[in-house]
Amino acid sequence: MDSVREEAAGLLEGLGVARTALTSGLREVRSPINGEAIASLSDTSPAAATQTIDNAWRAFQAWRKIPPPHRGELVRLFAEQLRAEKEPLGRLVTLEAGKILSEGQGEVQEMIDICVYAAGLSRQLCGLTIASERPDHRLTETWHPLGVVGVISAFNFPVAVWAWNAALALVCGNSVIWKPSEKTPLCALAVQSLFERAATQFGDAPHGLSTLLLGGREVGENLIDDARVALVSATGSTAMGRAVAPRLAARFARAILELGGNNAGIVCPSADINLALRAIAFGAMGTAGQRCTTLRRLIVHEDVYDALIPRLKAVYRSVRIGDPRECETLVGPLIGAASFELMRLALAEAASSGGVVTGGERFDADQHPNAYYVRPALVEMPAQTEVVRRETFAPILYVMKYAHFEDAVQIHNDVPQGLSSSIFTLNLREAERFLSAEGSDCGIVNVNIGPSGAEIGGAFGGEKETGGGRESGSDVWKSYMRRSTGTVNYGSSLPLAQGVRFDV
Ligand code: UN1
Repeated sequence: MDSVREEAAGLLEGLGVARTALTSGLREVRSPINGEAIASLSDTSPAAATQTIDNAWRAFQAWRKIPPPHRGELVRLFAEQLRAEKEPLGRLVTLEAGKILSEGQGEVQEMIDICVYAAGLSRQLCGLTIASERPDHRLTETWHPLGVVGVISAFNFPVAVWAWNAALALVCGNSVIWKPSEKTPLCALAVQSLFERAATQFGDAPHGLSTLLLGGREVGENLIDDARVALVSATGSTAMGRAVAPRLAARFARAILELGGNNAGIVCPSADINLALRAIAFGAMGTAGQRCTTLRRLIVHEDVYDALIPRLKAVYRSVRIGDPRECETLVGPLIGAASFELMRLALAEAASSGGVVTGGERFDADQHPNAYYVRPALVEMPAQTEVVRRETFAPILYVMKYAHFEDAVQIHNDVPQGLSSSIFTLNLREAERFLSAEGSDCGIVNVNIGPSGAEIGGAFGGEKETGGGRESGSDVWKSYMRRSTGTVNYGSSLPLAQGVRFDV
């Protein structure tokens, strides 16, 4: 295989990151494509982290005074940079995170989409005028910038998830500090460089408006515990969220948590099987099963089980797994050895609780001893056992049977996580019931679409152990602002609310 290191260095250079920056320290960055060390970076020191937060705090104080549409102009310029560099940045995502080419490009498109959205939004940070109960009074609601926003992101969406947060946070008048996954810091360096290009074009963006902290968990902790960071948006495992949430709560900071998912699809008797097959394949095997929104459980009506499962197995056998740089590849590598080990353990546990496993084996280990290419696994389960109720961040699809619609919804909701969900049916009653209050308990509910691949226009996030946070579209921007309720008395008397009398 060609050297990933050399290609990554070339791409980064084109994106404005000097080669010397790639050998600044001892923390190795490895490509999941072949396990090759592609950079060795230094962690941000505690002193430098404090300095970064100081700068971000000062940047916030200047930035909040800039009119929002002008702030939107910076984000628009950044979108132009992303458009111009979509190909190399997307390819860097492929090299560092192992995503197939089309998904790497798609991720940059997701960044562009949210920036365009945020630039438009910058003229629509609208508050309310509310009817006052008192004569000659006006009651208003104004949205103000919040403060320094910390973003902690995961390896699987190394650039888009930051962009969801940063684009909104910036037009809302905040500064941003990003702690990317220690597995994908090069993508972050490239994005930072493009942001700086946009800031230079913009002219008067304050120093420290959007910056990086690099390193592991301890580095991210600077954002969790510093009182000057008003909001932390963290994406990762439920275990991470469990560690982070109480610390943020202890200092009354805001949190947006996007944690584990255990997303299911229900296949009903009337389902369009051809459409469902494609949706299931992308949902379960796309990004090698490493999306928060990956389809992990399939709940199939007994009448269509035999029509669907053999065909699904055939699709599983046919997908091309391998080097994500090759156009025909649909499933790239796992991010690393630990993921493979978790997958192996989950499959063993599933088998020991009655599951029948197809696939799941590692291959090409001789050729790539330090990379983890696996055949996605399909596991027919007799019931929703403990292993099925857990999120294993790997391409495992557990398949279960149901007889009655109510049972399918019950199985669907009977997991600790609540991110995304889907139903395949042409029956209006089933579709609407799944979308209703007594249907799916997830933040995202899809009909005749798999659970992954959401657009930026909707709010993204989920309930229960997924953490309750929302990112991206709809009215999510309000999370990055503080609401101020103002009452103006333009009369000459002082009527008190609720008819209270206090005559002095
Ligand atoms: C994630 O896996 O953290 O809906 C984000 C999707 C993508 C985002 C996934 N738009 O699958």
